[in-house]
Amino acid sequence: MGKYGWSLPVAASSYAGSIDFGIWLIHAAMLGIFVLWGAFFIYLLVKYRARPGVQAVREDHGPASGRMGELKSLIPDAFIMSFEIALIVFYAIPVWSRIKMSAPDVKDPVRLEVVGEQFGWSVHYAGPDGKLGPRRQDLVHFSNPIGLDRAAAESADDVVMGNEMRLPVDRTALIDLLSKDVIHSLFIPEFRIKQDAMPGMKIPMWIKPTKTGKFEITCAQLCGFAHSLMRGDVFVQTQEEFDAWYQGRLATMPATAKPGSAAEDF
Ligand SMILES: [Cu+2]
Repeated sequence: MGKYGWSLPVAASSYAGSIDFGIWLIHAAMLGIFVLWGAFFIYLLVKYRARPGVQAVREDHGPASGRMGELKSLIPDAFIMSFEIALIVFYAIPVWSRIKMSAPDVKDPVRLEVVGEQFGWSVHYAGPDGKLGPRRQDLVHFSNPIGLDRAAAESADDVVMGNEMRLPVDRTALIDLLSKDVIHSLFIPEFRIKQDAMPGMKIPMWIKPTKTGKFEITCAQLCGFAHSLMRGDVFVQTQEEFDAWYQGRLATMPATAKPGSAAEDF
């Protein structure tokens, strides 16, 4: 059965409910169509079964009634097609654009940057100043995988974690998603978010976690031999827990960045 069970994973973000409603609606509609169609099919099988003394008759309609018959047979198709078009126009597009086209305009968002690479995620927190410190490719090093320039003023309160994301509950997090090498995809099932990370692009995304707990980050884009190991944890905590964690981590951050030798361009 696995950790996610038979049904959908726990819904832990503000938009998870909208995504789930769409999934349930489509499944319910498909089930309804399957049952109705199956029942109709069985009815026809029984009604027109082969019996002694009964023979198939092909009725030859005139041209006009033939065309009417053909049109009538399209009624179920038209019904299903209108349902699907309505689903796309009135449900899927509005929900998708609410999630993907812009972030909610909140006063005090948590700002972070997630950088994918073969094979892990670096999570870079802007800290209370809300400003992400600059990254420099000549500073990329095993001890500084994103090349954060610790000398810059904006970096003073920045925290960088490997494969660990912490978010305060009920607060909007604005995330820039990047990749250092190939295409990855940040997938957090409980948040119902899956977003490709493209090398050379900064992709904005947002999450408002609504449940505390520990969830899984996986890479949803086959990105190399250790793709399946490209995992991390998300901890959704209360604001107090988050602040305590942040202060603790901040104390362990190096004051300066040593120059590295890697020359990844991102
Ligand atoms: Cu990956």
